[in-house]
Amino acid sequence: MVVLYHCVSARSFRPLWMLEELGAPYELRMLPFPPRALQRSYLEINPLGTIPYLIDGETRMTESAAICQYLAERFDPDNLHGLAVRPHEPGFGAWLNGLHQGEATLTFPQTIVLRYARFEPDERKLPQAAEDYTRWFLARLRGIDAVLQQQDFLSAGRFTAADISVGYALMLANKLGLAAQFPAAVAAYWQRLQQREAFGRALVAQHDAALAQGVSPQDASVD
Ligand SMILES: N[C@@H](CCC(=O)N[C@@H](CS)C(=O)NCC(=O)O)C(=O)O
Repeated sequence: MVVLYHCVSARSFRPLWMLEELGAPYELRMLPFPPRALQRSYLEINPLGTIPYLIDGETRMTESAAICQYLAERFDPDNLHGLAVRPHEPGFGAWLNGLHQGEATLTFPQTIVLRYARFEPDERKLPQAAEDYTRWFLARLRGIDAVLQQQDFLSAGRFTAADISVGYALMLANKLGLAAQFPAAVAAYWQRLQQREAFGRALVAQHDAALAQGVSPQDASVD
């Protein structure tokens, strides 16, 4: 069975949501955040100390968007759930773009905000960096806003793993208090994504697993 190392509402939420969409069997191993500091033994499993960490047989993966792509192929090779977009489909490029944009363009700037507004001790906080990268993130929403003014999802006219990747970035932004500044089409999209049953199941799964494994169900990175 696939094993997913996860911290509450961290980027590992992407593969968790994906597993729930696929209805695939998995074992969720919860860690306190940040595991590098609070569970040093985790470094023996994943030397990076980051989450997600996926184990599937001999396979080991640390990139949340790549894991979503992997899970689609691994558990749904015929793409019955439609979470992948195939190269012969017109939406293939948009799908890959969304899958990567969710992490590289829309999540990374928020980690700078988190670090310099919240995690660092007061003497190392950088309010200017946090403010600049908040603005940077909000400006980068223009790209998906333009797409979402024309269609409900990012690619191929259906919900896919690209929406999970970008959806997690919006989930993090929401936790940072930025949802009120989402452009209208992005705000409506974020509401749509939260209506998905698998999204709700993933929230319940992480909450229940955290309680069962003695980890706080609060999101330690932002709450
Ligand atoms: N690009 C990677 C980033 C993984 C990552 O940095 N995860 C964060 C949590 S969201 C982490 O583990 N932070 C703890 C640390 O850096 O020690 C991905 O998309 O999965």
